[in-house]
Amino acid sequence: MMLIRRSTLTLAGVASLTLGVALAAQAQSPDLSDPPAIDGEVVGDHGSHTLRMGIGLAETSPQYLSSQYFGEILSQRTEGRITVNIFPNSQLGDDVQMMEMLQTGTLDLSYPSSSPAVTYVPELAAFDLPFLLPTREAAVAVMQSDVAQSMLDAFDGTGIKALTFSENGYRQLSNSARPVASPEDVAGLDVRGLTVRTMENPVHLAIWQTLGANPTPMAFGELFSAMEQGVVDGQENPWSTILTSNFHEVQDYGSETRHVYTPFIMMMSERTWDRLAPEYQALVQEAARQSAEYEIQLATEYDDWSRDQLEERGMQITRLDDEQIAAFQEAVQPVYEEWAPRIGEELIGDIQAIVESVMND
Ligand code: TK8
Repeated sequence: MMLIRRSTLTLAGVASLTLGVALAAQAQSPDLSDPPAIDGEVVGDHGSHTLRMGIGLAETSPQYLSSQYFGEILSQRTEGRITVNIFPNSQLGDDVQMMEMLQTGTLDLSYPSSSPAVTYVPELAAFDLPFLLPTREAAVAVMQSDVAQSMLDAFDGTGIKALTFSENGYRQLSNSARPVASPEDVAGLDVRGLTVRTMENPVHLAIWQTLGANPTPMAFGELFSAMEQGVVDGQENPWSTILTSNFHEVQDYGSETRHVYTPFIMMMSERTWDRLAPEYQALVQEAARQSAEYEIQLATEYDDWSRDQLEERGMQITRLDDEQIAAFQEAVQPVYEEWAPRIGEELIGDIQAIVESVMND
C-alpha cells in the first residue's frame, strides 16, 4: 500500500485531507473533551528525533487522538526537537507485525492491544479472561496497579519498551447472520454456529469455542474485507472501534456482551529508547502516562455514544439484561477452569483483590 508522504501532498490535497478528516471526525465523534493543557518545563537540548508511530485504528479513534496529544507533549516540551509521525489504519501492519518492527527497530512506537502481546508476556492473558473486570473503574485501577506495572516491566529484554496501559475497552459481539441474546444464539440450535473472528490469542479462541462458535484468529487489518466477503459472520470489539472502522457497513447485528475488557499498550522500540538521553526517556514516559489518561477519557466519552450512533445507522443492537449476561458468564466458566492455572492463580487473585477493593469502595 502506498504511504502518503507529506511532501507529495499539494495544497489542494492537504485541504481536502484536512476537510475529509474534519468531516469524518464530525460524523464519527461525540463532543469530546479537549486534551489537558501541556505544562512542565522545556527539556534541554539532547538532540533531535523524528519518531514513526504505527497504530491500528482510524484518525477518529481515541487511540489516534490521544497519540496526537502524546506527540504534541513531546514536541512542545522539546521545542520541536522530538516529533511523532502517526500512521493509522494498520497502514504499517497489524499489531503482531508492528510489535516485530519495534523489536527490529524499523518502527519507533506502536499501540497494540494486550491480547496479541501475550507471546511476549504470557501474564497479560489475565486481561483476556471473560468478565474479569466488571466496571471501567475497576479496569482502570488494575491497569494503574503495581501488578500491571510488573507486566509492563516484563517486556524488558524483548526489544520492546512497554510504556503504559490505556483503554481499548469492553468488547461487544457483532455479526451479519442473526440477533444474539444468548450463548445458544451464538452456537445456533438448528443452524450452524457463528464464524467469529478473534484476535490472535488462545484465551479468546477458547471463549468462542466454548460458546459453540467457529472462531477464526485474524489480524485486525484483514477483518473488514473478511466480513464484507462473508469469510466470517462476525467479530468482537468495543463500540467505538466498530463505529470508527465502519464495521456497521458490513454487520447488521450487535450484542452488548461486554465479555472482555481489553487494554491497549503503548510501546516503544528498545533501540529507539536506548538512543534517547535519560531526560528524553523521562519525558516520553511522562507523556505516555498523560496521553493514556486522556485516551481513557476519550474512550469513555465514545463508548455509549458509539453504540447509539451504530443504532442510528441501522445496526440492530441487542442489549442484554443481568440474567442474559449471567448466562454468558456461566457458559464461559470452563475457560477460567482451563486458563486460570496456566496464567497464574496468584496473579488472578491479586487482580480480583483490586477489583473487589474498588467495587466495595
Ligand atoms: C487495533 C487492534 C484492535 C483489537 C483487535 O490495532 O484486533 O480486534 O481490538 O483494536 O488492537
